[in-house]
This record gives sequence, structure tokens and C-alpha cells, in this order.
Amino acid sequence: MIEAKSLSFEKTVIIGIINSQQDATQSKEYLDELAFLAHTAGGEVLKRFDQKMQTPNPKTFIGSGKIAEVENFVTENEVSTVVFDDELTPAQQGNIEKILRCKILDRTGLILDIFAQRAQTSYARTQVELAQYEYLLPRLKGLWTHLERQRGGIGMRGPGETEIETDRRIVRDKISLLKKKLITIDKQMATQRGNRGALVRVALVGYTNVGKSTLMNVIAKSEVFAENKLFATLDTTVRKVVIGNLPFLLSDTVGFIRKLPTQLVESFKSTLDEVQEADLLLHVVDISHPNFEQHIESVNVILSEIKSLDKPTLMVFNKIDIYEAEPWDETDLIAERSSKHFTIEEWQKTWMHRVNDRALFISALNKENLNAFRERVYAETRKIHITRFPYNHFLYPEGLD
Ligand SMILES: Nc1nc2c(ncn2[C@@H]2O[C@H](COP(=O)(O)OP(=O)(O)O)[C@@H](O)[C@H]2O)c(=O)[nH]1
Ligand SMILES: [Mg+2]
Repeated sequence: MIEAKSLSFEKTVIIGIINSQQDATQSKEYLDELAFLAHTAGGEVLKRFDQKMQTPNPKTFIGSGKIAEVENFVTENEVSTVVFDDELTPAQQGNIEKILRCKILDRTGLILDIFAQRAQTSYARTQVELAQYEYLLPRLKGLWTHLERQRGGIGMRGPGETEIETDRRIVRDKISLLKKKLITIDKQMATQRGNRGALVRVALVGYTNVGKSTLMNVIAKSEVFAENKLFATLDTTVRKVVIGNLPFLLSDTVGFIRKLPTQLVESFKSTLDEVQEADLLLHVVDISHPNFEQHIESVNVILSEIKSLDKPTLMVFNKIDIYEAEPWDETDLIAERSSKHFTIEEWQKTWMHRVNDRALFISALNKENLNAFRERVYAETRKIHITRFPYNHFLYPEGLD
């Protein structure tokens, strides 16, 4: 994997479409997220374009009038990168590049680029590299050939730089080699997990940037990297944690996102095995995010893909310190009061009811409600522990002192 030579801020434009499945508010939020992704990768977003259309144009994704508008802006402002919110077909990518004459990325390419930037261990690097090659394979037709390739930067961190003109066969060989390498590592990881004995295993899951690593650091006194960026953490960290004498293993790993590229889900198998083999999931949610309920949905989609949706789960609503309800004007007789106006207490009631009391409301940063959190995790872990070691229930009282 080739790293960026500099992280200079590249002038970036982002583009999305609005269709009947996503209204204007939703599209705005999707583009907000894409802008955050572009920012995480080192880009400076100058402008957003959107277009109302039912299905993307097969040739240029957006319509010809819109693409001309984008072209003008790109030329006038010397934009170097244009990012689309959906996956482009290799043909669309090629066509658009010919028109805009700059680097064209789609959402998947951008996410892969961030992953490439952030993979720390050789294991994570191998996983990302495999996903990059699989993404590259159908796109090998002389893409980006006229671009100055030595420069690096967004979307250029990866096999695209060196392998682009080489034969597909070489890329295929590389893919099978990486797969073999991962199988070997997967086996080692499985053995390692097996060696951890019968300790209860708890996994933090959730959307990216919700505070999983922050919570891990508070609970396990570890030093996992936490940052206000998407996908700050890729590598899995496992710590032994003791609450009220009861030991268990807590793991923190990569977060999920809407439309997580399938190449990534596949190559991050071992990372996701950590979730699959957990006894208890802590599904962390950023309640201060306007879209948090959709985030929960996206996470649940991936959990169900890896057959982990039925696991015992506690919903952990984090960042209550910065939650703000939209102001509600009681005298306004037309506007209806909706969940956007809920107080934290109302959300608490709603979710406690929805998930049968299995919800906690905390601030990992300000350490609010962490005692309640510890109590609850203790109680849940204890339940699982004493099914394995029935004689041990003497050791662990039902509640903490
Ligand atoms: N205000 C506030 N910010 C938080 C809280 N927990 C985490 N954060 C911030 O949210 C950002 C993402 O946190 P991180 O732990 O890296 O999220 P992860 O991607 O889920 O692991 C960081 O800037 C944290 O400081 C919280 O309870 N309140
Ligand atoms: Mg993290």
C-alpha cells in the first residue's frame, strides 16, 4: 500500500442525487456525511452539487446540464477532486473523468482511501489492500493515466498508483495472494481468541465517530486512538476489564457506516468475527447526531449480515452532554411536535420501551452516568458468567456495592 506523500488540502467538490427514497433533508444529511468523509481524507470541500432524479444517468451519473455546471466550477476554481455519494460504475467513472479532467472518486473509493490512511497494523493493512485491489480490478482500464500520479493525495493512496497499467492477471494474482495471507492470519486470530478461555466477551459496536473508543478508554483504562474523524480506529483492541471483581474481555474495533463497501465487509472478516463471537454487544449511539436513528438502522443491517443481530445487546446512547432538541413553539398551531423536539428524558422513555429496558444514556467524555453503565454491564456480564461457572454466583453478588 502506498501512502500519501503529503496531506495537503485538496480542493474538493461533492455530488449527490435526490430521489423519491430520500427527501431533501435526508440528502442534505448524506452530503454532510460525505463532506465529513472528504474532510477526514484531507480534502477541503468548496462546493456541493445535488440533482433531483429517479435513477442515475448510466453515462455520467448526473444529467448533462448538471455535469456542464460542475465542469465550469471545477475549471474556474482549479478543483482537483470530485466525489460522488454513490458507487459509480467503471464506465461512469471513465466518462466523467474525460469531461471534468480531474480525479473522480465515489463513496466507496473515498472510504477505502481513509481506511488506507488509517490502517496501523500489518493485519489491517492487508485487509484494506485486499479491498482496494478488489475495487480496482473492474476499473483497470487506464484510469487516471493522464494524471500526475506521483503526487499522491486523496484516492491515490493504494494500488491505483503503481498497478494501474499492469495486466489484470497480476492484480488477480495479488488478490489471491492477499486472500491466502488473510486466511493464515485469520487462523492465528481464531486461535488467539480461542486461547482467551471462557471469559465473557463484550464488544463495542456502532456507527463511526459515536464514541466507542472514548468509552473503551474510560472503562478499560486503555489508550485507544479517539478523534473527531470518521474511522479513527480500524484495528481491534481487546482489553481485560474487571468490574466488581468480575473479569471480562472488552473489544473496540472499526465502526460502521451507511453503505459500508462490500469489499470491506468481506476483507474485514476477522475484525467482524470479534463481534460475531461476542457474548454481549454494547451498541453505542451518538444521540446528539440528527440522524442517529438511521445510524442505528445501518448498524443493525450490518449486524444482521454477520448474523449477530440476535445477540444480547445493550443500547448505549452517548454524548448526552451535547444533545440539543429542536426548539418547540407551543403557540404554533400548524407545526407538529415530533421526535426532533424530544428532551433526553423523552428519548429515554421511548427507547427503554422499545428495547425492553435495555438502554443506557451516558456521556463518555464527561463521565456522566458511568456508574449506572458499570452496574448494568456488570449485571449483564454476571448473568452470562454464571451460566458458564454456576458455582461462581457466590463470588459475584447481584449488584455492585
Ligand atoms: N461531547 C461529547 N463528545 C464525545 C463523547 N464521547 C466521544 N466524544 C467525541 O466524539 C469523537 C469520536 O469519538 P471516538 O471515541 O473516536 O468515536 P468512535 O469512532 O466511535 O471510536 C471524539 O472527538 C470524542 O472526543 C461524549 O460523551 N460527549
Ligand atoms: Mg474508534
